[in-house]
Amino acid sequence: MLRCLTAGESHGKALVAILEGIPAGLKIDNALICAELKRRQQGFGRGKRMQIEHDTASIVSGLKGGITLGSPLTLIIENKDFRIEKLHEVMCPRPGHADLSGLLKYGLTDIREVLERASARSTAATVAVGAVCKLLLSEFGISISSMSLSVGGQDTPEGMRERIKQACERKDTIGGVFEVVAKKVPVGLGSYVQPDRRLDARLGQAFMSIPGIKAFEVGLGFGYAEQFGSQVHDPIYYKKGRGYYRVTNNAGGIEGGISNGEDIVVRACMKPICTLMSPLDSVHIKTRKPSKANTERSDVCVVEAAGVVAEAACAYVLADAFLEKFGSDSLPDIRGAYKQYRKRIC
Ligand code: EPS
Repeated sequence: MLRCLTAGESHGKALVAILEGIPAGLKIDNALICAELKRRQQGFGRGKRMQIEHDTASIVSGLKGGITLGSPLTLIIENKDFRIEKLHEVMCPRPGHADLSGLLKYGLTDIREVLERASARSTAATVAVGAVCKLLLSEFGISISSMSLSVGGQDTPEGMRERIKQACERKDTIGGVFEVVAKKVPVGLGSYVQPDRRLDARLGQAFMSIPGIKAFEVGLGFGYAEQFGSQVHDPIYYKKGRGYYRVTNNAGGIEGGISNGEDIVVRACMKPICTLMSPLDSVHIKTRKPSKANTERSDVCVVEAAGVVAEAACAYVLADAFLEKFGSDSLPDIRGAYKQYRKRIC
């Protein structure tokens, strides 16, 4: 239902996203998109770039009077730090980054040409697109939030902060785990009929596409491996007016690739950023001699921000599946279909 392409380099003129498939009749609150972009820039451990940029999005197509037309939306986020032509060459690839494999794959001679697009700066475009999807979902009471669960193995706010400070002192970086929760998602999004229609598979694809994400789990996730079936599956109850419900949610709101009406709960692991101020061993790509990896301005910890980006990824997947279920052209038509469906399942 939804199609999206993004473009833009970290220090290019702008990031651009074209989003097609948002139905006609949705009011776009630009302040909300900008608030989401601001959230992405926050969190303890962010680098100096975040003090330069004050991300905002302008929408240059698909809108009239702030209401969607059903035609493609084009979102533009300008880079204040626009200096791609003046940046120095990069010769020593960072372990963990796209630097080396990107260089070899595209036959380039300057790692700069890889890292400009591989940069997580592109996640600003993801967040802007996700904010539009959140606006659509909120018309139906669906909300999405995230929180950091741990950083460097510490799960209290103080412990997490401490680990980020330690990383700073060591000239190092640190990763962690975050959780995304989507509330009031109706039963029936996604399907078991084809592998690529499964909602969990689609969320996995979306989460794993965020730079730096190395693991993804749904509900109890790896915890399923430790207990008996009777201990982990969520018993089914029914109440007139409320419909079917559960009192536990180990499934994370998805059974058989379909949302089951409970909260969608997913988690992911963000690896430590690979630009290290105390760099690891690498090889100079021209001389092929041992060298230390490239260092440049970066973040120390982005777990909090990755959660915000993952909310956007989740919003995109849920909006796509929602439109698939309830129609995709006109918001009033979708409202009608949604109301009728709710009546049937209760
Ligand atoms: C980022 C912008 C980048 C990095 C970071 C994320 O800006 P700059 O490279 O100018 O400092 O801070 O990107 C990475 C960590 C990376 O590995 O590419 C942003 O806007 O989130």
